Amino acid sequence: MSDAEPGIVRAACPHDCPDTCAMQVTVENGRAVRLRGDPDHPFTHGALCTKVAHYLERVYSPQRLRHPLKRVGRKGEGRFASISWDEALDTIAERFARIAADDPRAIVPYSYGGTLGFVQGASMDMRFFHRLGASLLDRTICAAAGAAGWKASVGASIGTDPEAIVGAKLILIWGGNPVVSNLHGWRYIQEAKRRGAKLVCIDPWRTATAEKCDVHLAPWPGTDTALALAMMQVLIADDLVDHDYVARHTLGFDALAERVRACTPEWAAPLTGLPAEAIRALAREYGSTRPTAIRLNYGLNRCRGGGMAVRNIACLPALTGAWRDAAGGALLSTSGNFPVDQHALERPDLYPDVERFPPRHINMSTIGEALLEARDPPLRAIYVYNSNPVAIAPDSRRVRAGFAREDLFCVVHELFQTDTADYADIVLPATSQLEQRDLHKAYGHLYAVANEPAIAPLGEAKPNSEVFRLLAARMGFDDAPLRDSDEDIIAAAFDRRDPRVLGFTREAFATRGWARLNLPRPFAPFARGGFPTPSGKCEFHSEWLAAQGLDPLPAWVPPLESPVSNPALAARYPLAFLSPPARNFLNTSFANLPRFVEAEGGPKLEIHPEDAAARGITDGARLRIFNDRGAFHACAVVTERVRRGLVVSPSIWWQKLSGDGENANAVTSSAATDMGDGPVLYDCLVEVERA
Ligand SMILES: Nc1nc2c(c(=O)[nH]1)N[C@H]1C(S)=C(S)[C@@H](COP(=O)(O)OP(=O)(O)OC[C@H]3O[C@@H](n4cnc5c(=O)[nH]c(N)nc54)[C@H](O)[C@@H]3O)O[C@H]1N2
Ligand SMILES: Nc1nc2c(c(=O)[nH]1)N[C@H]1C(S)=C(S)[C@@H](COP(=O)(O)OP(=O)(O)OC[C@H]3O[C@@H](n4cnc5c(=O)[nH]c(N)nc54)[C@H](O)[C@@H]3O)O[C@H]1N2
Ligand SMILES: [Mo]
Repeated sequence: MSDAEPGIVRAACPHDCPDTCAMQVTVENGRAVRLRGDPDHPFTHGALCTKVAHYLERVYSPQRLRHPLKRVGRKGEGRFASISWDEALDTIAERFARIAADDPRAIVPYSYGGTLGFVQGASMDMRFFHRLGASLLDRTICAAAGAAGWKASVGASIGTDPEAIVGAKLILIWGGNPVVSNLHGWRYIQEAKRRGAKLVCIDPWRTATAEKCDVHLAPWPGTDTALALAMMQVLIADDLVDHDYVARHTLGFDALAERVRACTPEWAAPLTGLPAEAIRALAREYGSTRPTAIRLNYGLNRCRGGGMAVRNIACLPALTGAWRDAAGGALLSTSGNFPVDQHALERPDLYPDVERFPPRHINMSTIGEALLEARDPPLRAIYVYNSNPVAIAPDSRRVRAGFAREDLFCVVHELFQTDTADYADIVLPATSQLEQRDLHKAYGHLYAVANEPAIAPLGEAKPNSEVFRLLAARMGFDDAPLRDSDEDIIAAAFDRRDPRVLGFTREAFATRGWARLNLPRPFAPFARGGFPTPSGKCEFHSEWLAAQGLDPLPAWVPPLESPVSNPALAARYPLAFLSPPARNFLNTSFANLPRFVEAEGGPKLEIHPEDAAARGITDGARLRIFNDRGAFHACAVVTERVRRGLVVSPSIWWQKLSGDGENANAVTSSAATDMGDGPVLYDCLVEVERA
């Protein structure tokens, strides 16, 4: 048993991915020499993805930041000089104290998915900024719209157990590319296929996943609301509805039936770009196969109707009673199964003066606008950790303009000198996952995974939690929660009274490194209803949406930028543009390291042969992709993986490593989704020309 093997340390993959792998690190003489997927962890199955299999190249990269730095050049120029931790922390504490004396809300933290651990991503950091009284960051950049849409219909981020999906006979992979971004989940889908399941992929782009499915339907980006409505119309018109399930466990069926009456496949065809017959066939097969599962992912929530798209799709398994089977139902995220004690972790009660400084929210997806336009008070300082906003936030010209403000005090805590770090006044060196302690829940399975430090910090690198403890002490915040150790935080992460965490013991994490939620096997969360909505039912009619001034029923929400919704814009910028994850990058992580950059081979744009010919574009040509917001360059890949009118650029490249100082976010819009105030990264029109 590997438990007893000397020199093996238990670790968790920290990255923003549904798979949250359990890992084993072999350490010799203080150096990590081998990293592998835990063979005993069911979901990881002893395998790691192409990126994290080479994680040691990231840990020991010569590019790692090893010392605190202060800026000596212009903002964005990237010239820095080493300083001591004392000088760095004193500078930050002194500056924050001065700003906070006027109004602490002029300071904003900025963080996202660098690590998804409780300790390094969602606890001491929050406590510190709460105590300071800083602006509160709305973490909307990835999943806010989908989470809100799912919540409206289902109530909480709970769905099909991804391991149970092996028993499904029909699986719809909807707005996800699991071969690239959910590799371990894909293994279970393949097993289902081996056992006879039919796989249908719904994705505008012919991805590696789509190629391996039996059927690929390629709707226009941002039109899933219409596709799901038409499926519901067919299910109801053809009476493929589970009336018993609907009567017991749903709310608002009659209103839904009325709403979708006119939403025939013929209605949806011109909106989605799919043949009406294909939509009808899909709905009929969906309604007459059992068990049937839908694996949604977040690709479809990055358009204006992203919330409604997820909401509409989440109604389907209630209509057909697909939730009755453990292998049926639908899955967007499993994170709502984990009883996280968010109050204990984040301590919002530390916020000092609610009366004098009513809490102010800043939306991370519109950070350019916030830095340039926020008033009452304007932003005077930003502290970035676990994120690379200059490269990942939409409409980068505005984001860079915000970060370039000479009067903005900017701290960046990072492992690498990112595009964002180039704008910092102070850069702090961060530890990698092998140098820090943490505990992770998952959003793509039902296990918590522990992470023990395997090696000493490289150079002078420090974990996030440690830096916030040090800063708190420097600023004279002597509150006990700001002195908690990493172990204290781990002990507080879950609500111990909840029976689901019975197996989450110190011993389990120390010996095995992971533990499954105490849920039945098979786990069919809504087989007998019990939806975590206000009504306890799957809500076809949602008062929660109505109270926000939104349509309480499933609806068609057109994309923001498309020939249907904005013909004038489409006349100038006729191509729909997607920038989904590249296989060898994890957002911008790994996109600076030689192995992964070589594997991706430079920024690319996939374009249909007819669109290419019309513009005199040949395979390999250097292209300029542009709209009113900006432009970036990429190399043409002429291919029928994209349909006419669609172009795709796998992302996210570092701007400064792209040759032109730009990436895909030069053209994306900072408009908001219908629900959750998320970004519309995949709702974007462009034109393309030879550079
Ligand atoms: N290798 C790798 N893995 C990753 C990441 C990475 O960068 N690289 N990122 C991680 C993160 S942060 C996340 S959030 C997940 C993202 O992974 P997913 O949730 O799977 O989302 P995306 O890859 O953004 O999009 C998935 C697919 O949705 C398609 N799509 C785009 N717009 C639409 C639409 O309107 N409708 C439909 N039906 N499909 C659409 C895209 O073409 C893409 O193929 O992956 C995680 N895993
Ligand atoms: N055009 C386009 N833009 C997108 C997307 C897209 O598909 N297309 N995807 C969007 C999505 S889904 C997401 S989730 C966001 C992702 O946006 P981010 O969460 O910002 O993701 P990364 O680019 O990976 O940046 C994470 C940074 O955290 C650092 N980091 C890692 N671990 C630690 C640590 O322990 N401490 C500290 N201090 N730093 C650490 C890493 O080195 C890395 O630079 O991007 C969004 N932007
Ligand atoms: Mo994400």
